[in-house]
Amino acid sequence: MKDKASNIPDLSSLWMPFTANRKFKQHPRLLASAKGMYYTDVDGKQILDSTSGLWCVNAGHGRQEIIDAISRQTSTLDYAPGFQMGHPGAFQAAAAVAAIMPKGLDRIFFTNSGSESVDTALKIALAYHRSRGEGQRTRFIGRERGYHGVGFGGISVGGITPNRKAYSGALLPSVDHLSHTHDLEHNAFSRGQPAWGGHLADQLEELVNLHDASTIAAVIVEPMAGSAGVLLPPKGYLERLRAITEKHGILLIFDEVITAFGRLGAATASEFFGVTPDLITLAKGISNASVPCGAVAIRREIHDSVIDSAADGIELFHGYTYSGHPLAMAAVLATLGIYERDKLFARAHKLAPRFEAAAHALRGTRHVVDIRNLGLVAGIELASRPGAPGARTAEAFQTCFDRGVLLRYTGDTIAVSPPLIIEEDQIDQLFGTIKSVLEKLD
Ligand code: PXG
Repeated sequence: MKDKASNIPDLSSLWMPFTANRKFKQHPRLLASAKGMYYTDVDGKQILDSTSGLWCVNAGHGRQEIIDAISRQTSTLDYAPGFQMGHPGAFQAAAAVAAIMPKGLDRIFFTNSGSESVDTALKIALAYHRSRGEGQRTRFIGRERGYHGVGFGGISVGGITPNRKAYSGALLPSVDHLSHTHDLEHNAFSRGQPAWGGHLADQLEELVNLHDASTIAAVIVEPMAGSAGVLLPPKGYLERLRAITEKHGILLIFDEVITAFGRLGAATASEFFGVTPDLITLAKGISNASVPCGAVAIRREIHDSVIDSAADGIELFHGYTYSGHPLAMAAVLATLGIYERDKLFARAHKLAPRFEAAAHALRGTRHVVDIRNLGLVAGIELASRPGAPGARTAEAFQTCFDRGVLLRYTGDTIAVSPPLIIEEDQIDQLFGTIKSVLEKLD
């Protein structure tokens, strides 16, 4: 093994995102390369990627077809303006994304990230209502514990307190929130969707009563909340949200930044749950994270209303320098090609019962108070260490990393969401490592 210190550059200039900077810089974890299911760190240690990076490398690392597509693209057309100009790849990628969205959502707007997709979807909702003479519909309804990225729109409709606190005086003005659906008393150790809690969607009727439907533009929720600790929709919940929004002419936005592209064993959570929203936000797995990319899939009538009602000229005053970037578009096309050729969504679906069984085998393990799962996602909630919430998961994360397994954690919940190519023995390694680490944790 090489001298450890020599593999680590000066760390001081970089202000790291969502990181305990001081602690990290004392004990850095630096990754050097990745292939398939594994990272290799700067010391040459192999680490099983149980989190698909940050829920994004759904087809596994270092896919040759994606590498080839990106390198071909960069040597042919490195960049093309997307405003009043185009290039074929953007139109092809939009058609390829539209082809796997729920029926009717076949208009695609490209962004570079999930946060941008959320802001884009919120703006399109406003533009749509305005285009129909309902410009007074400006209110958004989000949900407690929702994560919709870090733009001002996203943190306003989001419900993760620390993400809002420092900016609380500058959030969007007209926002309200539904309660979250997490309930250990009724639903602990549910396999898949919990039975209790569908009625929580009826709160939306109360908010509609309070604010009046004529002021509400859209409801935005993650069909399955990932970042807040793998919170599943109770049975019937999403269906009720759909029925209530439809009844009142309110748009329903599903934030599928982590659920789309096979995570639940289908192209989208909308398809998996059989509930079709009006807009879907996408990112992450859309390009297998090889080039930053995001998108919004939009119901055709919404698109048509905005486009057709505008005066001559630009119809929607919104877009990014890198919307439809040629490298991202090449990556999207290659990624969707892999998903289709290797039938990775069906693979995830088939593997899900095995994954569920392995996750729930942790029941009875020290500290474990709940296990939640769906598709290739599992959340393992631990009892808080008295006076130190989140300390156990932080220690479990570090020890598992030292033993060659990468996890995510949020609060007292460990989250795993492996690439859809994971093998059965790797599922055993993943949950086996978690079990042995938890058994020794104080
Ligand atoms: N919406 C949802 C539902 C997300 O999960 C975003 C929007 C924002 O995407 P960008 O690309 O702007 O980061 C996300 C991002 C985690 C974790 O471990 C989750 C995300 C990002 C980083 C870590 O839970 N989700």
